[in-house]
Amino acid sequence: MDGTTGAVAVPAAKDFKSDYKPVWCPGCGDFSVLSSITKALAELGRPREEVAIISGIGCSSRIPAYTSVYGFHGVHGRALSLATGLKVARPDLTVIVAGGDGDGFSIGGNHFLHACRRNVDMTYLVMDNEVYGMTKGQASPTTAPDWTKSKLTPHGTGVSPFNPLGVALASGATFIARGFSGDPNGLARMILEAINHPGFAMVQVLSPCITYRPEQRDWKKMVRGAATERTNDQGRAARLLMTDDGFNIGVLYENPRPLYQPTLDGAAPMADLEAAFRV
Ligand SMILES: Cc1ncc(C[n+]2csc(CCOP(=O)(O)OP(=O)(O)O)c2C)c(N)n1
Repeated sequence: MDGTTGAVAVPAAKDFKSDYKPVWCPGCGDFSVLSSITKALAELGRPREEVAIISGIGCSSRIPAYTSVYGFHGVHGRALSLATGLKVARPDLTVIVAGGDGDGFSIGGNHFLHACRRNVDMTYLVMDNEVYGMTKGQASPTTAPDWTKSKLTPHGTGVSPFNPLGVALASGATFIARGFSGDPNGLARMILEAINHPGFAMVQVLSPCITYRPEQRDWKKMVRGAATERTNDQGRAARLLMTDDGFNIGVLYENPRPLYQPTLDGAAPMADLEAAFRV
């Protein structure tokens, strides 16, 4: 509360950072993503206690600890399930999920499909560095098949990489965007748009891991604004997402549809359910 006018002060971006200093490697893209999140939250203008950031496990999943909003640093691959439960129970909160490509598309892959399909109103930020950073550099689902730098896959993985945004589209996500950590202001605007989108918003953030993928420093030369305007046509979006090289940046698809927001009205009492399913 502002002592002179009685107005409630809207937190600034710095107020959304916690006192914990990130333990990320110097040069990690996740520093910028954190700044973009806090900028977006300042623009959103909601008090800190009305926002929650949920994560799984990984370097990128440490984000909740570095913010001052409510947070839950959960278990590997289960961030979307936790967030779904939270949003369904507390639809008044702004719910953001943050994590890595390993957390979201490998161990959490099944939850990703169903979160897109359910269309619960939340924002999913995946910091994609095409590697498992926290466990020291193994191939992830988005790693190119010919990447040979991990001792576990010295001849490359040889398998087709996961297409996060193509899968999100096919599974029913209603907002699909790709951002880049090297463009923190553009990313902040994109995150704000994703938060304001009514439904499941999927944002793939290219966020270099310069420790295990030093060649990703070149991403800043490779990203470009998407040549086409965003579309609400699933067929056009599919064509774009199945043919692009992964470096087109922007909101690529937006097409709202009804939200999954069940209520307890008419739900059977727990005792009745237990009786019905007793073996
Ligand atoms: C059930 C379980 N399996 C495996 C692990 C080990 N583990 C921790 S983080 C991680 C992968 C992290 O990679 P990613 O999600 O891409 O995040 P990054 O560290 O690159 O940000 C793995 C496999 C774990 N913590 N729990």
